[in-house]
Amino acid sequence: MEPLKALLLLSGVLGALAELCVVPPIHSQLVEKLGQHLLPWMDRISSEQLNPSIYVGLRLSSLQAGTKEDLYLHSLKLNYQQCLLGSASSNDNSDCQTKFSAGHLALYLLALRANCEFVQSRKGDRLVSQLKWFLEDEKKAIGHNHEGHPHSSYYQYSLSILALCVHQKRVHDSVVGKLLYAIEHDHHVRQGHLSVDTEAMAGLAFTCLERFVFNPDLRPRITMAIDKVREKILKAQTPEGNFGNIYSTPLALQFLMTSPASGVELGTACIKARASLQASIQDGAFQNPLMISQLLPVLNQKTYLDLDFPDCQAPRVMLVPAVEDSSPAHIPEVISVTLKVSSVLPPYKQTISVLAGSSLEDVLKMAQNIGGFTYRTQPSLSGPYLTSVLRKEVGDREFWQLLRDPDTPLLQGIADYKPQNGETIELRLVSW
Ligand code: B12
Repeated sequence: MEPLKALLLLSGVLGALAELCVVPPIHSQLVEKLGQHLLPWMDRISSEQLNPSIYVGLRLSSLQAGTKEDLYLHSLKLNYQQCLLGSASSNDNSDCQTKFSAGHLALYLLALRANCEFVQSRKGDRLVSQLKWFLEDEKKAIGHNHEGHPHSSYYQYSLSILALCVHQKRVHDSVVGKLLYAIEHDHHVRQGHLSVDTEAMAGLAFTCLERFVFNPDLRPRITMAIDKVREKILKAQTPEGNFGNIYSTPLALQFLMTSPASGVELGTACIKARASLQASIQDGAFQNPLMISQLLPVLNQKTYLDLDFPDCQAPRVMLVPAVEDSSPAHIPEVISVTLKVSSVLPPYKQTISVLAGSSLEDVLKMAQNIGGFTYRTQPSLSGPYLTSVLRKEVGDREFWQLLRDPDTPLLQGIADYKPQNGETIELRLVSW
């Protein structure tokens, strides 16, 4: 090749790269530390604590957990298949439905693909049928005129489409149509805020559908929806570099990384987001296993879309458990946290003393022990989810929001958030 031609070609390639969303690697020790956080969670194999997202995140990362990882997949299979088999004999899958939501089944399907397995056999078919049935049901809940809402969320709706798509299972056009409409008309926006996580998950589902082109007639609409999602996510970038907040940035990056070259703006936005992620990882913001599982693929330049044809032979570094910190314990300091609930009558306000470093859940437990306060939680893949406060249960499309007084919603759940001395935490019943 002539030197000038080669130079032009090279500058063209570099130019295109600058327009792509590339997340340059971060220090491998930081990545390993994140992976180490997952190891203790992989010992929890009771059906309530199993988390298929952890398996998916690890398989798409640069790390591996050896036999622990194999055992974990085995436990996932036992639990999910037992559930399906149980329902086959009793001809009633209500047990299964309370144990695993459609979103869990979708994540389980992703976990199988992460191990390069396609759903096969009668049990596999039941799983696929169940997910398709769930989407049909959600479609009905949204309604002909798109006036309703899915029973779960557009996040789980998108996740289910994505899972079926990476297994190359066709999703009915009318099901895809509901998600397209929601994205085109911002129907999943909650409390006036764009949920970047939901946009990103929908964007990933659309990108998968676009790749497999199940129905060429839908293609132009899908392509436009992908562009719209990208535009909205880029607009949601904060001055620090996060898309939405720090915890929606991993999924947002997964989606943006699947985008074809679309301008210098995209490339620089991703570099900025990566810088923010690195700083937050260093600050210890990523402790929650679900959040780590959504982040690890990004740090390995992978996305959930790589599950369409995953590389199961890719070399990965073996994780070793972290060494326990043996530095002498500090004298425990006592802090005061005020707990406030205005959504009940009479309103509740109480200052609680706990040890420094306690979680919000510890504060709630202490308040309950003292008396005059009660709460209940439900396990979820993100940890304990607050469902009831002072005997007030959440209604349809309501949730107990966690806020730092006066009005700042917390970015972490009750098990992860550690209040500071003198802080006031409000629990507020709101609609979403
Ligand atoms: C949908 C959603 C909601 C819905 C859930 C209701 C519903 N019917 O779907 C609503 C709007 C109510 C909600 C509330 C909250 N959410 Co939310 N939510 C999500 C979202 C977009 C999808 C969750 C999902 O369906 N996962 C898939 C299914 C298969 O998994 P699952 O475990 O069965 O899902 C359940 C739990 O995720 C639970 N849930 C939802 N949010 C949260 C947050 C926490 C901390 C916990 C423990 C559970 C939980 O609701 C889901 C449905 O039952 C995620 C995004 C993400 N990246 O994961 C954020 C996300 C998990 N939520 C988040 C947060 C911070 C919250 C709140 C704490 C906000 C607040 N300040 O009050 C509250 C929870 C408070 C409480 N009562 O404990 C963060 C968590 C970050 C972290 N560090 O872990 C995320 C990642 C969003 C973000 N980028 O900030 N959420």
